[in-house]
Amino acid sequence: MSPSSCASRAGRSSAAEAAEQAPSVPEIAVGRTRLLLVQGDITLQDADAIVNAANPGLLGGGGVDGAIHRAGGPAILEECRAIVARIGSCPAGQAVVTGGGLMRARHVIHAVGPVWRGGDRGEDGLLRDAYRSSLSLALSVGAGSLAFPCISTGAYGFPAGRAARIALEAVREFAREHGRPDEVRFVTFGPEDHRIYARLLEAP
Ligand code: AR6
Repeated sequence: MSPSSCASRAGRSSAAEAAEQAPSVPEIAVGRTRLLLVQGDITLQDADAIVNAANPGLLGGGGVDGAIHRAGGPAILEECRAIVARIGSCPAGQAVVTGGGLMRARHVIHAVGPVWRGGDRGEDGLLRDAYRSSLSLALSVGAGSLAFPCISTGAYGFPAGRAARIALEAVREFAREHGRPDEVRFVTFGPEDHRIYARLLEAP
């Protein structure tokens, strides 16, 4: 392949990447915090911190957890191992923080959401706690911008619409209370999650 065809390929792919990562609804302000909706891969986000949907063992897994460890490289797993040696495990509703390894984000906040067991086992409260714990950790490491995936809605089976309402309410409440962080992005992977968040964010 000639150098020029390489360059034009790189140009097309970064344009496609930029389009994929572009916010698709106007940003919403809650006090001093901007809320944005982005469809794409959270590992590519240019935010101070990204949130991982982790499990209590903290040593990686599938879904967004697998993607973050692949993109961030082995330094993240090393830090996770040190945390596990210190605290054992991280229960649902709580979160821990590591560096971002090779990704643009400086921090990864590993939040553990609840496994869906029908809805009457405290799942709503634990999901809300996972968002609030992540936001508190973001403030404690000085992250001004934070990107969330749809915690618990993949392997953990939490219904997507119910999870999105809890996520938005938890973030809005935290932003009203603290006036920070400056920016929160909801990063949806699939089109259905995107439609759900767009509807909720556009609602008056
Ligand atoms: N960027 C953004 N979102 C993603 C990405 C990505 N690269 N990949 C997947 N998603 P899941 P959970 C979305 O299963 O339900 C792991 O094995 C996905 O479409 O990653 O909290 C952990 O180790 C879905 O909307 O997390 C745990 O064992 C959302 O991320 C368990 O899964 C969450 O799906 C946690 O399950």
